[in-house]
Amino acid sequence: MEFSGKNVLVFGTGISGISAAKLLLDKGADVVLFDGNEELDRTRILENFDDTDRVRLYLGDLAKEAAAVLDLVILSPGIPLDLPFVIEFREAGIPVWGEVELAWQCGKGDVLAITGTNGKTTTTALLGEIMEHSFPHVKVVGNIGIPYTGAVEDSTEDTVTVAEISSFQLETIREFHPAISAVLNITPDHLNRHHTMENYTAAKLAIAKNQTEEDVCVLNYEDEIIREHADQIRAKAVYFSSLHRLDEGIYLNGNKIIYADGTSETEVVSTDELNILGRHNYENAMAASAMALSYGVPLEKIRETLKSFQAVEHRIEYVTEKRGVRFYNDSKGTNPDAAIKGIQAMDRPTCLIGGGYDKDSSYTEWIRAFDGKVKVLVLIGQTREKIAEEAKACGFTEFVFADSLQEAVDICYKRAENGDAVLLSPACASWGMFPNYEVRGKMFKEMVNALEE
Ligand code: UMA
Repeated sequence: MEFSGKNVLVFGTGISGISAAKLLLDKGADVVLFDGNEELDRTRILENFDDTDRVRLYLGDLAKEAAAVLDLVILSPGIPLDLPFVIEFREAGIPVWGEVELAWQCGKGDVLAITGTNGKTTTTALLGEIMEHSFPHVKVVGNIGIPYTGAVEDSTEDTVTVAEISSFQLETIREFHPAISAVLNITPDHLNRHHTMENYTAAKLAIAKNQTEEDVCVLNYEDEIIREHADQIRAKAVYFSSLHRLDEGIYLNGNKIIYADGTSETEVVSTDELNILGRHNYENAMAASAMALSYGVPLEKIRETLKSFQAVEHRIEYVTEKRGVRFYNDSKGTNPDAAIKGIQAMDRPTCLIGGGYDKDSSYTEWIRAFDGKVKVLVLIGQTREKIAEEAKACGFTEFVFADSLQEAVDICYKRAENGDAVLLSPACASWGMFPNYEVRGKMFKEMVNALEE
């Protein structure tokens, strides 16, 4: 699409909206920037732009005359598609794209895209490092916290873009077409936004909807939902498995990650040589390796990066030890399935901090995964009563409520003894108490570092 002279509405003034608006201005469009939060600071938003002549900013309400002359609407990932406002644009025949589609339309080079309920940030970061060691122009973008639209202006045919793409972002793609995609796993999450598991699954699988037989889609052999829907995918499927030997693909055999090409087998790496822990992380390593191999990266380069790669911030991240108590920040445990991985990785009695924003999740599986390790569960946020009810129903009564993260940290530090762990792994999004999980994790680390020995 030619953007010059077009009137484009950008919905949302978070990092995606600002980045999309900047790209559109550079392409010559006039931007109507809108955010539903009327309390935002206009001056701070407009400070993002060198020239505000072609930006009209609306907070709270969008003026009718601004909405009447639009050629295109770009949604930030957090905007639900069933907002009456969004439905009206669609009914009026105005194209509604997400920020990812805008980036795809303006970018050049190949895209390697990763989705899945859990593990996408680690896999994206790891694949990004592998690519950076193998190609001169690599961008790592998307849900990982770097808006994709911010990375397309200087892209060339030689650019390799590694993109973490969430289900929110996949709902609004049209032509987005990765050369290699990956679906790591699909377990219930974000059901308040997608309403049903069918919708959520469809959003995840949309990552491959524009792929052809020439492309590759890396899939988790052990994920039932993925296996059930694999026949919808036109791209060549390359599987990874942490439980089964595969004739073709990448699989875990004891402590070895093995690549099988149909005729021979090669060891990629031993899990003892990795700095990331747990079966879920071996799956992430296998997915990144399968994507890199499918893109032609030599095995030796992949092996070197796998050995040097360090865990991602906020994902079962070791913070410090105080009075013999080890502190772990798993703020990225934003849903029960991710938080299960967090508690499973603990090998000692644990004081656990959970709770936050309600995404209509069930916490029962998470509570069952405590496995006798949780000394106390300190609950914060909107979901604290709901989690407490489910804990009682599971026969777990060692929970207390705290009114702030600071209070939760203090309670855990009081209860923890030499040799114990304190783990922030909330099983919930941070919204309502924090702007995002990164801020929640950073604040946790600051509070922990400030504790007196
Ligand atoms: N807003 C409205 N109306 C609404 C909802 C939001 O006006 O109905 C406005 C808010 O007032 C706010 C703005 O939209 O000013 C926020 O937009 P956004 O929620 O899309 O957030 P961004 O800052 O643009 O960040 C987004 C992703 N956020 C979400 O998907 C919620 C970030 O993922 C992502 O890193 C970033 O784009 C860059 O691609 C975060 C996330 O939590 C980490 N993702 C979810 C997850 O990982 O589970 C999907």
